[in-house]
Order: sequence, then structure tokens, then C-alpha cells
Amino acid sequence: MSETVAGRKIMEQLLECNQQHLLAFYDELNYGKKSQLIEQINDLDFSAIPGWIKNHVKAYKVLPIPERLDPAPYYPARPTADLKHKYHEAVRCGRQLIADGKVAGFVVAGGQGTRLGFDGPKGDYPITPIRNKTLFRLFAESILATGAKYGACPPWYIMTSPLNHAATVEIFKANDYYGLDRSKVFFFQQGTNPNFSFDGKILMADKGVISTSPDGHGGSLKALYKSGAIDDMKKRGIEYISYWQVDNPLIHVFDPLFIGLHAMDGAEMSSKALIKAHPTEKVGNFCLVDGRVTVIEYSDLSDEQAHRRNADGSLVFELGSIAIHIISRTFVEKLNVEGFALPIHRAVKKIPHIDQAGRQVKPEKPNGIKLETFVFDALPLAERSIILETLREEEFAPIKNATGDDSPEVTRRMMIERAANWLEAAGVKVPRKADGSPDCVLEIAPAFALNREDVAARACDIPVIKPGDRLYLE
Ligand code: UD2
Repeated sequence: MSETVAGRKIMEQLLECNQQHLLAFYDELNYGKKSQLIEQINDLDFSAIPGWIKNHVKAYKVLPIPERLDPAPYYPARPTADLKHKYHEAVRCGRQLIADGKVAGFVVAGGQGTRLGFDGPKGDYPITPIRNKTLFRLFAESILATGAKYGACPPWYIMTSPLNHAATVEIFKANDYYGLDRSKVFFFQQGTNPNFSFDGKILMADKGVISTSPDGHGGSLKALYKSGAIDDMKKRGIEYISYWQVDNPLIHVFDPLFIGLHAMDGAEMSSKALIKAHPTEKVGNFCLVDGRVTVIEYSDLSDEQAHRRNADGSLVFELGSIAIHIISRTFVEKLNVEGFALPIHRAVKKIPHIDQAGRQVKPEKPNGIKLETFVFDALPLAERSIILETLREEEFAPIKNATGDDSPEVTRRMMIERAANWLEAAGVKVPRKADGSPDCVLEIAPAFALNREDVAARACDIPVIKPGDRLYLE
């Protein structure tokens, strides 16, 4: 291997980073496996590896928390009197942008979903309360319904990772793309980072395979560009990217108000936020640092900061990040053309690998480090960024765990509750139990309504609901 010029260069790079063990079993590999391993090694970012090992693997360099943190300003979920006109205009603007084909959907679906314990891409998880539609189907139907409502069906970009790319594409094919025009569905894979042992060695998954993990949802900002998705958007005239996570079925995939406020304010990357349920809720906190919107992890906020209150009793840092964004296409282009790097976050994990003798090891306790970047860390890079408050019951019920908090059971309950709220707002009587929860199972298909206003417009199509009924509206 070291006899060719290319081989010598690889050896030198590995030696410089102290990673020559990656070739320990090279001579035992067949030709195909040898070239796959060399390809993987060539993909490693040798300029970054020494810094990662020093700052994030062997030691943990805590990112400095700025001395001065201010609460980030935001648009409230319900407009104050002075904002009513602006919200009205923003909705009009957002609707026009969707109708003009300027907005694309973008879901990040490259994660492993280990906590849910579901075998397969999370987007294939069946979730709706009556029809058991999967997350992917629900999003696809929402996109189709948007097309029907505004006369222009937005394209959909789906980020996968090497862990689930083939399976995801197969699911779409098997479901005939859920009725979407397949030329408007664009899959691309995010990048990966190597996994490290605590002593700074890259782990091997097998004799010819480096152990890697997806590079975090922050990797989407590079992958959008590298994959050609941004070029594709440009050709289609897309200006705004509506970003959401695969685990949240309550998402309003294209919210005219949010899109309109972002566009009217000339923002580059914007976010939706929730008022936190309690001071130390485990979500990122929207703060203002040097005038720029920044998300500070819950674990990085001091106890005093987390509990600090305003005179009216509200929390000073009350806004939690829920991973819903509008991103201007030109912002992603600018970041990539200028060259950018997001801060690295480390996660201590159990990582299966082979040992020095080539034996498979399935660790019982954490044995290594995965490195990721987070998409919200791009917010301070934006010249302008707005935040719009949304309501938990209206738009946030992620599926993270098999049971308990953020489980499918809770999500389904919230889907029924939201449907009940929308129906009641339209004047429909919904039977409720003594504890206030709906005494019926409800599912509103996106084709019937995308939001409460759509329900109101179709109130006369809704039958009388009796206790114990199961009602599917489509
Ligand atoms: C994330 C946020 C948290 C809150 C929450 C809302 C972080 C660190 N925290 O928590 O503040 O907003 O979401 O639900 O992000 N994904 C990829 N590639 C990756 C990793 C993740 O596509 O390499 C996708 C994944 O498929 C999912 C989303 O990103 O759609 C969130 O991933 P997660 O479940 O790891 O995020 P979580 O729960 O730590």
C-alpha cells in the first residue's frame, strides 16, 4: 500500500493524526474491500481530526458561554393590537410565496431514532390515531393538500444518512411516493464523522470499515449544497426552505404567517419557539448574544439564569427551541461559498467496533465519542433572524421515546386533542370526558384541513359526534 504515491500520502496523513491502525487489517482484505476502505479514509477530514481529538475527544472543551445573555425578542403566537396588521400582511405574503412556488419543504430524517426502538427509518412509523398513517405519509399528504390549496405543489427535500438512505428511498417507492410527483421529491444523504475511542483512536466497525455516525442535523446545511439540492432549488425558483424534523407529526409544513414574517423582515434563518413548560425543560434556549439570535443548550444555562424571572413572573429565558425553521436559500449558498464551520458537540455513546485482534465488541457501557453539529448553531451566522412563538398543543408533539414523555401514545393523544380544538373553534360540539379529554377518536386528514381556518370553512361537512365515536375527516 505504501508503494504508490497515493498510498504513501495516505500513510503520512494517518501517521500525522496517529491513526495508522485503520490499516491494521488491510492485507487481509480482498480487492473490493481494500478500495472501499481507502475511499473511506480519503473522505476523512484530516485537517480537522487533530483539533477534534484535542478539544472534543480526549478533553472536553466547553464552549464559552457569553458573559452577557439577553432574552431574544419574538413575535407572540397571538398578535398584540399593534401587530395585527403586520400579521395580516405576513399571512398574505406567505400565501403568495407558496402560490408562486417560492417555498420548498425540507425534512431532516437522517437520525438513528435509537430511543424509540423502531426498526427502520423513523418516518415510516405509523402514528395517526385512526388510519395509522406513517409520518412520511402525513407529511406527503400535507404537501399535496398545500398544492391543492394554493395551486402550486412545493417540492420536498428529504435528508437521510448512510444508515437509512436505501431503506427510506425503498419506502417511498413501495408507497408510490404517496401520490406526490416523484420529480418533486429529492433525496440526499448527510455526511458522517468518524467515531472515536476515549483515547483518540478512530474506531473500526469491521476490518475494512471505519465506524462512522451521521454528522448531526447541522450537517444538513453542507449536505443541501454538496448534494445539488440547492442548485435544484435555484432552478425551480425556490427562495425559502421550510425546515422540520421527521419526529413531529403536528408540524404545519408550510405556515404562511411564519414564511411571511421571515420574508417581510428580510431574515436569513428564522425559528419557531415555545414558551418552556418549566425553567429547566430540556430544550435549547433562545438568547441574544451581541445582538444575534443564539440557542444556548439547557445544560449550559446556569441555574440562576434558567430560573430568572421578569417583574410579571414570566421567565426571562422563556423561549425553547423546537427545531422548526425557515431558511433562505441564499443563506445556505452564502455559508457554503464563504466556507463555514459550526461548533462541534460531542456525545458519549456505546459504539460497537472491533478490537486490536479484530474481534467484534458490543460494549455494555459507553466506550466512545460521536461528534455532531446542530442546525440552530447557524442562527448567529444570520444577519437577521426572527422568532415566532407557537403553541405546544398546536404544533409540537415529537416522538422520541417508546413510552412515557414524547412517546407515540402522548403524540396520538395530542393529535386527537388538536383535532377536537379545531372542530370546537368551528362551532362543532365534541363530546368530552369528565377530565376534559375528548370522548372520541378524531383524525383530520390534511386533504380535509391543514389548520383551524380550513376546518371552519368546512364546518357544514362535519357530522354530529357522539361519545365513543371514531371520526375520520378527509
Ligand atoms: C432536538 C433538539 C432540541 C429540540 C428537539 C425538538 C438538538 C441537540 N436538540 O432534540 O433542542 O429542539 O429536537 O424535537 O438538536 N437528525 C438528522 N441527522 C442527524 C441527527 C439528527 O437528520 O445526524 C434528525 C433526526 O432524524 C430528527 C432530528 O434531526 O428528525 C432531531 O434529532 P434528535 O432526535 O437527535 O434530536 P433531539 O431529540 O436530541
